[in-house]
Amino acid sequence: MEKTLIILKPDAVKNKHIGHIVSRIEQENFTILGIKYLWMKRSEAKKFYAVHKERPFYKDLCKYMSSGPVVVAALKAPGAVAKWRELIGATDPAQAAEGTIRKLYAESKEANAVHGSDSAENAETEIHFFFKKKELID
Ligand code: 3AN
Repeated sequence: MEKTLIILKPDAVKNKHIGHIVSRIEQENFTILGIKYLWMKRSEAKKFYAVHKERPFYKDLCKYMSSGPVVVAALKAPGAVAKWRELIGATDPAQAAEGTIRKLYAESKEANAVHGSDSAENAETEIHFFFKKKELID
């Protein structure tokens, strides 16, 4: 079993896709270990995306991720990291495969509906960024 951290980004919340995406999480047999609705401060977004701080889009990304409420969740499934990334599709929704979450719901490369951890190791760090141990039900 593997864990991953996902975020339903401000565009997904604003466009009322929480229900669609959570429904997809259940259909695809992920176990929800924890789920929260929150609004990140700019400083929190900067800390969360620190791995991207040298990328040209870092500042705008942090501004965007703190522009409205998000839903964060810790999920569990066999191969959860790859399974979620396959389900969400490419970073750019224009490149995302038919039926993927980003193809269905994303607005742009930045406002691309969802985040997913890129490795099991980063998933642990990201899960603990948002959740205390007692907030995770395993
Ligand atoms: P992914 O989320 O598909 O793993 P990353 O890790 O390369 O993509 O990028 C992290 C986030 O940064 C993306 N989810 C997206 O919101 C934003 N991003 C990535 N590339 C660009 C870009 N070229 N322009 C604007 N935002 C971008």
